[in-house]
Amino acid sequence: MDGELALELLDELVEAPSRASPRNEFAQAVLAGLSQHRKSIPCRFFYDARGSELFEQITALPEYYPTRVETELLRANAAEIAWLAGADRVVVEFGSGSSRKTSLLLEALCRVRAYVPIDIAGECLDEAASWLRQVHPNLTIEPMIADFTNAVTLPSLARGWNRLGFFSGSTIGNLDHREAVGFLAHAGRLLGKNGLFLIGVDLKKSPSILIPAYNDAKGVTAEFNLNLLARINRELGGNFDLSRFVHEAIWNEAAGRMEMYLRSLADQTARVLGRSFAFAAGERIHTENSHKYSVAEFQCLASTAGWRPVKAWTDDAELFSLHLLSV
Ligand code: AVJ
Repeated sequence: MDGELALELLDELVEAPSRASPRNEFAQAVLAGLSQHRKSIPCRFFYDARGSELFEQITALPEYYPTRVETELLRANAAEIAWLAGADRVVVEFGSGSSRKTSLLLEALCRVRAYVPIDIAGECLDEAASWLRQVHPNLTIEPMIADFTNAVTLPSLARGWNRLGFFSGSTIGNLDHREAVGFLAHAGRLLGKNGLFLIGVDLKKSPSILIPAYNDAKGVTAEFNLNLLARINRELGGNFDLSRFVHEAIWNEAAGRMEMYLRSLADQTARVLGRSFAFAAGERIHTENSHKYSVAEFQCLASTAGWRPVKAWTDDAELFSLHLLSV
């Protein structure tokens, strides 16, 4: 981004800090996150066009099992899920996940009344919807642009039918426990009477499997993490030197989660929107938490939010779980 655009954005921030243009939201989060004693940037900002492309590459890596195993679990258990869900459901997807996983579910269910993908990114929604339209030409698709953590009402065509929520990829792991309970309770209200929720959740397992999944040999995850700094340089007139930060992925046993950081290799200063941020050698920016749950732990969390476990499926190696919950 050129200097003029950065200044314009700076004006926007000073004049109307609450205005929520996407770029403005990113700017506010970065400025706030880098001003803290412990620096952090929320992981939802990974997914610009380049970040989404890199995440797609991650899902194909040999070390990154979640996408592969979840897809297998869906394929293997789709018929039973469909039987438990019954016919005539409206399917509500939180965050437009990979269309291929959604397609497996939609194929198996009987007489899907409508498919409502909810996502903040309009482009992702359009892309997912147009692919699904080709594969399921008779399906009613009603995309909703909203923040799925606080979307309030569903489109009118979703009313009057029982609903099935779908939240794949263990994205729920990005929330801490309190936020996850809040989200599950909110989803319960949205899915309503007779509502069901199908959620993919990554299982606790040996760090010898977890760490390579978040620090792959080809360095794709490192590039995905560093893209956050590249994005700041592109969109917020930043001048981060990407060669002086390194990707780090650790297993936090006490918190039960993978954590990702960008570690500064030197004492250095970076400018963002005209402000300077100092980094000591070794200092880190926290960029992601990815919580892992045993089947029992997740069922306990879901119960706290008012859900009842119907059934949980895992693969033979116990890498990943699929939970079906009822309100
Ligand atoms: C898509 C958020 C579930 O936490 O495993 C992949 C993102 N981060 N590699 C995850 C991610 C590093 C992923 N989620």
